[in-house]
Amino acid sequence: MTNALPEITRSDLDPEDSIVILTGAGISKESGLDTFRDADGIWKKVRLEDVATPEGFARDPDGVHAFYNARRRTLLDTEVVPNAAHEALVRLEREWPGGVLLVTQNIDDLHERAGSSPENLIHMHGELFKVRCDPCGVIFDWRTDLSRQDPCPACGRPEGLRPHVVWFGEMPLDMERIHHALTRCGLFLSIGTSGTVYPAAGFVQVAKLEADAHTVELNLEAGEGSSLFDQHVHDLASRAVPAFVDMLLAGL
Ligand code: BJW
Repeated sequence: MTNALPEITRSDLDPEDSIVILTGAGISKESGLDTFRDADGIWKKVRLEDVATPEGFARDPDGVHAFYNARRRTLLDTEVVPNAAHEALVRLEREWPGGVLLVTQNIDDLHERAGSSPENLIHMHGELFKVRCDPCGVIFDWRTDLSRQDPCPACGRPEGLRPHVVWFGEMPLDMERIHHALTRCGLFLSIGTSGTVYPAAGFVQVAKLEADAHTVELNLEAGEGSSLFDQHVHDLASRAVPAFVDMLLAGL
């Protein structure tokens, strides 16, 4: 089913059921940020092995810093702002009685800027506006360019700072809390993600098999694991998400 008017097909979704939402790069596309795997995506311009693996960083730290510095500057561009999809999720979080956990694979801060509350938001792949010192483990807010020469503000060691993001082969963040929420939710929404990167791509199965949740894919097109979802809305996030949220809240 594509472009269908969104409606919850399962009749037993209770307002007290919790909702887990997974977002990916597609939700930020209409805010001016590139996705990874679309025709004009980031992985068409750079090799992920070079910029999104610990091995790539060890080989060429300056090149990896340049890649994340450029993305940090883009995110600071005044034209990059949250869109109607980010805003609709704020409404859902504020008004849904059963509670909402928002898990984003995105390292941008558009959910925060739209108004999502930090206590219900997990950046499972890290944050662009944070850096981490590998030797001492301290995490810092960081909005400017980062270079190899920058000493750690905590331990003073040079060459130890890196973007606080999760590269291939590294463990995503807050997995225990995410798993706990997935195994108890009544509704799982996957928004703007191609479903190619694990463990996020497996969340739909956890929600279905362990919580018997209703699962919905809201994406421009069918993602990798599309057949695993109960319901599909294939449209722009800025249209699909507000419409879906309106429908959920109208049923209260
Ligand atoms: C729109 C739209 C609009 C466009 N409206 N929609 C073999 C089999 C299975 C797994 C593995 C394997 N070999 C290795 C692995 C594990 C590996 C993995 O999954 N690899 C796959 C590639 C196969 N995963 C890992 O290594 C992860 N760690 C891990 O597994 O640890 C072990 C572990 C074990 C057990 C439990 C837990 C952990 C780490 C993955 C780290 C990913 N990091 C990146 C970079 C982060 C920093 C950065 O941003 O630079 O994260 S890669 C990149 O992909 C980024 C994204 O978060 C992630 C997902 O991408 P996303 O968001 O889905 O974007 P796209 O572009 O793929 O899709 C966008 C979608 O939007 C498209 O479908 C469009 O159609 C749609 N769209 N415009 C709505 N306007």
